[in-house]
Amino acid sequence: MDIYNYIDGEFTLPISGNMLDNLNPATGQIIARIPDSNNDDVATAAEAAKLALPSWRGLTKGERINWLNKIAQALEERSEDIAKTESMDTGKPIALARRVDAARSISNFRFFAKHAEQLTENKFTMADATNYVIRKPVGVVGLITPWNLPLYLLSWKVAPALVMGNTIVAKPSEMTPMTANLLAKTLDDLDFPKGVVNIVHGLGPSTGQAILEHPEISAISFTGGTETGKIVAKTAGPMFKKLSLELGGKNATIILDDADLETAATGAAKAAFTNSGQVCLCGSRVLIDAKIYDAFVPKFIDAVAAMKVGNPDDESTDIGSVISQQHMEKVLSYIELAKQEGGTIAHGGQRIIPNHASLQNGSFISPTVIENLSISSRCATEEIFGPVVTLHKFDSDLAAIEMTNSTQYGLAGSIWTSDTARGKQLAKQIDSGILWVNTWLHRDLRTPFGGVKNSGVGREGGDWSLNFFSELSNICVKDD
Ligand code: TXE
Repeated sequence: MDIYNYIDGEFTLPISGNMLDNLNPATGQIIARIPDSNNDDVATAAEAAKLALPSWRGLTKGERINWLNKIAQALEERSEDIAKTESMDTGKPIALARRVDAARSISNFRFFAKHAEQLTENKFTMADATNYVIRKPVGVVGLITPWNLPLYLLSWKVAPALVMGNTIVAKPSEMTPMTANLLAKTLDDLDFPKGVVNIVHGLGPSTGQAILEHPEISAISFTGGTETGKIVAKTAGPMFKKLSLELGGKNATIILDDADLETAATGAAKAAFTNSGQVCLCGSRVLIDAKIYDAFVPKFIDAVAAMKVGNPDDESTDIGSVISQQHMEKVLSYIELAKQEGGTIAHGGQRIIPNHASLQNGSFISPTVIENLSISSRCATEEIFGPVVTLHKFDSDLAAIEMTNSTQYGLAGSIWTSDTARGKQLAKQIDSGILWVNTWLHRDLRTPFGGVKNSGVGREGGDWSLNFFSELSNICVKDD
């Protein structure tokens, strides 16, 4: 099927007419073609967004909230289609696409509809004057999203941007364009106001870069790799665009000596291998108190070994294909590097070709557990973003904190202990944006989401999203 840009309420081919192939990573088959858009397509989309801005921002907040709820309802009616499409486009198991991608895409719209309701304007009174803090939309905003959680992350940005009165130029990853197209079709079916949401497909350095550079686009919300995040900052920074950068991670899962080993092993395996380790929040390093290392590791490996790698269409599959052959090669090269760096493969370590005729060209990798690597090795400090985890011993809580904070990233992490006060105390000393104690990926959407160091700049979620997608003005009125 051909996927088109969605600009000014119309599905259009790119001005150049050039199209790109989109593959199903599990089969290696071409499943769609998408526009290879360029500056002209982005300029057309930005113009449409600019023209649509006065009427969209002119709606009341209540009217925009109604639209978000209508979109959520319409997405919910096609949630199975979203799940199946996302699974086909990313290679992830259908059960995961239902439980995480489709469900969260719907709840993102519902959440921000509800959260915006409680938004109040601030007022500060002085002896002889009153200050009224008012919110205005930023204007036309650029949303650039990655391939690991395509509609989940696009909707996470579209919903708050819309409810705060902005209009949008969005570019999904060229690797996973299909559910963004479902969103466009949903908006079209709802007769959503034309030009408010514009989706332009294409490659990062051409289409994405054009969004970064367009003078009418006043804010960029970006989720993706750290290296690309640097390009975003370098391009948009000097143009004084508002920036929200959600980048990579190298998160630690810390197993304290008083942890319940079964619970921690299951939790650490889930944190390491959900979505084949292709979530920025995944726990790719497991730090284990030396006193319980020998008791914990066999339980962890049992939990990993129980994970079924195979056909994403199979309800019982836990681990599907990674996003592409190229990414599979990158992940496998890190496994080879680990051996050169002195690591030993405790489980997995190889490509898997499921015995299913259609999956022979897929990019499946067994969940891989590597021991005996230094905490400062490349495999333990660089983001691999695949089903690979390294195990490390520590001999004190202080050492665990130092090892955790020793990478260039600072996004997330989890701590497993039977003493939650101890866990919380440890969490406070970790330089990351998000810490879980005795759980992982347990999300309250009102909380701030984002990281420090090479994991990004800014926070999204709850009020932080609403603040990012609005400009504040203070009006000070002298008393009569
Ligand atoms: O990110 P990219 P990808 C990390 C992870 C992964 C790496 C690459 O390490 O291996 O990033 O993943 C667009 N100007 N994470 O390829 O390349 C691109 O088209 C403007 C962590 O997804 O950064 C896509 O739409 N845009 C992350 C988006 O940026 C550009 C989740 C992300 O692409 C561009 C995913 C440019 N010059 C990957 N170049 C997380 N934190 O969740 C690319 N793009």
